[in-house]
Amino acid sequence: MEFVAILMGSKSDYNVMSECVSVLKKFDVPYEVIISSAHRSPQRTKDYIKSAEEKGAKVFIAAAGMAAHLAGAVASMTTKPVIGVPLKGGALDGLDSLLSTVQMPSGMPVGTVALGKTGAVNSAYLAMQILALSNSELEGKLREDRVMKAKNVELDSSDIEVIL
Ligand code: RP5
Repeated sequence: MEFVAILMGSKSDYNVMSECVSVLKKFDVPYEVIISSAHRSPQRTKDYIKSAEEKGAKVFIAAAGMAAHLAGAVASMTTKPVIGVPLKGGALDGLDSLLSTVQMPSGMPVGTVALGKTGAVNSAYLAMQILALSNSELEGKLREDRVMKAKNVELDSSDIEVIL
């Protein structure tokens, strides 16, 4: 079975990454989620990537804060797409994790999304867009979601808009 594999560096990351899980649930996309750290549990991270690939993981999402090497570590161990979610927190409030996640050396990409909850949500959407390349049912759901988003803009505007 194809699924999205989500890793986060600490339990303290789940408050934000639950937003990613919620989006995948809403679209009925199978996922696994675990806590594993590049620094505190490197062997667990390595073992998980191997087993997830064997079970059918098609895309990895890796979220971490501070010196955020988790997404890069995952990218070093798989050729599947890796989406990195930099998280806020610590003395630099996310600038550290943003740069640690996005500044990968050439040939070893991590597709990095925005900091925090926006990034958590977008990581789920980006993962689904990757899966939808070979899943027309999911592609249809994503198109419908875009239609709803456009309708919501019109509804929001109708509450306040003034056009002469
Ligand atoms: C990172 O350090 C984690 O991803 C987390 O964002 C941050 C702090 O972890 P805790 O000290 O809260 O476990 O590895």
